[in-house]
Amino acid sequence: MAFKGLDYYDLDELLSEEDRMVRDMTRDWVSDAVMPIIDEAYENAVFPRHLVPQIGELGLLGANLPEEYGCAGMGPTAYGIICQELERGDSGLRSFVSVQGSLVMWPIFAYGSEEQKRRWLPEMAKGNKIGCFGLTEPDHGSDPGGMITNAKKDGADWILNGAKMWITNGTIADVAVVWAQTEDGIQGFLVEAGTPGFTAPEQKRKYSLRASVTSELVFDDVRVPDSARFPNVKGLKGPLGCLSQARYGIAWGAIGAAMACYDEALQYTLGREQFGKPLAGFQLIQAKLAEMVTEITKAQLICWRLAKLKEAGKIRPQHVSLAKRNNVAMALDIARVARDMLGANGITAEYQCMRHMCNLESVYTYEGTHSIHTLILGQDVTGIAAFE
Ligand code: TGC
Ligand code: FAD
Repeated sequence: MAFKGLDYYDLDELLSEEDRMVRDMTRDWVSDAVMPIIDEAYENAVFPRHLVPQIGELGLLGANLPEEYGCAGMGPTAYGIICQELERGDSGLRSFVSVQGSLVMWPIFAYGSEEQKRRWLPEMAKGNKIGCFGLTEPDHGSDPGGMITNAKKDGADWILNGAKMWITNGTIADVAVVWAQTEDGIQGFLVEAGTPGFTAPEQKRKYSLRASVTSELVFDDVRVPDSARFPNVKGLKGPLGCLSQARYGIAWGAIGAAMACYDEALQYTLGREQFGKPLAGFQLIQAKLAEMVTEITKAQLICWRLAKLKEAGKIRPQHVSLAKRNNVAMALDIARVARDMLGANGITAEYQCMRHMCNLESVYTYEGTHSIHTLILGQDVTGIAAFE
């Protein structure tokens, strides 16, 4: 049966014609190109790389960046809806698009030189070049400000040393955005694959995001020219600014995963009979479905309003934290409950909810853990930082 999505409050009415078209196009593509292959890709722990040119062709990479750099020039709502629809397929696919668009193309656009923009953005929009974003280190995850990776000036060049960990797309990336300590504070560098001293071994044996590549990045006296440095940002606000873009997409994306699980639980319980009637006819099952509908609708309203704040230039990072924190936790809860509602079938690759559930464990942790977003909100409302 074709996936319909959940729109209990007729939010469709609030979308523009263009947003609806983007939604339908992405939804249809996910149904046709992703759903038939994703369970096998997940089981085999393979990123379905053959989809990348198609994603580029659809205009989904850096979709909210300007047309003058070969991007689709879409608004915040359309960008969010793209993330939602992709994550209905798999969080790994949405991760690929988030990293490429929000964590690599966006900083090139916002912090890069004109030369960096012209060189990378059009090729990345087409999917001809892939990027990754190296912030997290083995000993510095939630506190990236403590990073050890450093860049030292050597004549006209920079020499990078250190290591990053848990980097989405790392092994398959043509270029890495790397954040490093310098004499002048934290700065960002574009390090190309194949640069001597730079390696990106894949991290294997994951139980989550199996259809996504996760890697270490190792820098052993890696020499890059000054033209590889972002000229327009210094300090931790550089990488954190990128995270605000990506977290926005994740807040939307989580709704997609939740809708997939809700839809699966609804169809399954309507079709399966126990004690002489469909499971969906029992009050306890209906309570779970009612809870799912309510929570998804609340998450949709949060994202809709967040998009309006972004459009109006009134969005604050803390607004994004609230949405990422709420929506990912909501999706994870729904995936777990859906898994239960499918009984034993719920643990198999014949169904989606366990795959979504395992993926969402990563989404709960990356881009700021649930607890870190709790602390960001706590600081915002009290004025007191409780990180340390
Ligand atoms: P703090 O003193 O609060 O801030 C330093 C400067 O940054 C500014 N700032 C932000 N700017 C833009 N967006 C944000 N979200 C920002 N948050 C803070 C801030 O105003 C300040 O600016 P200025 O001008 O005063 O210098 O920094 P802190 O060291 O106290 O850290 C605060 C904390 C803990 C909230 C921050 O470090 C944090 O968010 N930690 C979580 C780390 C994280 O999220 N890592 C994600 C890595 S990337 C990833 O996971 C990709 S997954 C990809 C995928 O597959 O989809
Ligand atoms: P830690 O920071 O060690 O946290 C461990 C636990 O302690 C968490 O529960 C956390 O909430 C809690 N904690 C930490 N500090 C506090 C505190 N002050 N108060 C209370 N509790 C606290 N990073 C990138 O840079 N680029 C990527 O592309 C990328 N992709 C990823 C892909 C995957 C699949 C995963 C799993 C991670 C990825 N990450 C990436 C890394 C991710 O951002 C980090 O894992 C995350 O920021 C948390 O850091 P950590 O794992 O070191 O956990």
